[in-house]
Amino acid sequence: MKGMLSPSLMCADVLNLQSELETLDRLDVDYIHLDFMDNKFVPNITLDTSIVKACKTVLKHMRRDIHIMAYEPQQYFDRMEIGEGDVVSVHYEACDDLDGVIADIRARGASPYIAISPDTKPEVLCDYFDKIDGCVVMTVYPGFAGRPMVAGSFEKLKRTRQLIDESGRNVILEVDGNVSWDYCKKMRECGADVFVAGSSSIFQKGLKLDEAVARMKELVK
Ligand code: S6P
Ligand code: MG
Repeated sequence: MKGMLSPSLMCADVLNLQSELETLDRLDVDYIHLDFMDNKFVPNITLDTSIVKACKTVLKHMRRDIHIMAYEPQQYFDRMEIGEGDVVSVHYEACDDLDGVIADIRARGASPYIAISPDTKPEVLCDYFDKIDGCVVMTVYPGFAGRPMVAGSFEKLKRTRQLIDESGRNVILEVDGNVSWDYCKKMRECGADVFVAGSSSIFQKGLKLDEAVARMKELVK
């Protein structure tokens, strides 16, 4: 599978979200990463459900890659208008009834992914590989952009890839957190398919978005 980008909207110019979205959409980027937080599971709030929903009206090519860092994520699905074509990641650590949440995402025509925080072992995913389309390995503690990569993250990515391959399932491996210019190539070598690009790469100050996206695509292809 080719390497794909999922630029993180919370790292874009928040006063010009529509034009940032339109630019990325024109650049043949596969996903737009939309971080939703509840200020409980993680101590922060970024994009709210109305922004996640409004993106639908702008996107022509990119799929929404909605990363829900919240307890009881199902309560937000209607307000986000989750449906066909969406990727929806919920946290293993935040769901009491993960099977029910996955089934709900599937019933809406979207692709269920499970995200795991740095302290969660990838082996927990094995029971779900036949129910999900992808998983997100967080390589920073979730809640904020610009955080340093947690030690051991490359090995964790490699191990997750190995577990997916051993399962024989076609599960996408997404990496989120400090996917920098320096680290992204190695993350690709560790088996990641989708790269959340944020403040440590394409949204660095002074870079032109089209040039930054082209450079990143080349590094993870
Ligand atoms: C963090 C969030 C991420 C960030 C991304 C930012 O809680 O889930 O998706 O937006 O990590 O990128 P960077 O390069 O600043 O780490
Ligand atoms: Mg995220």
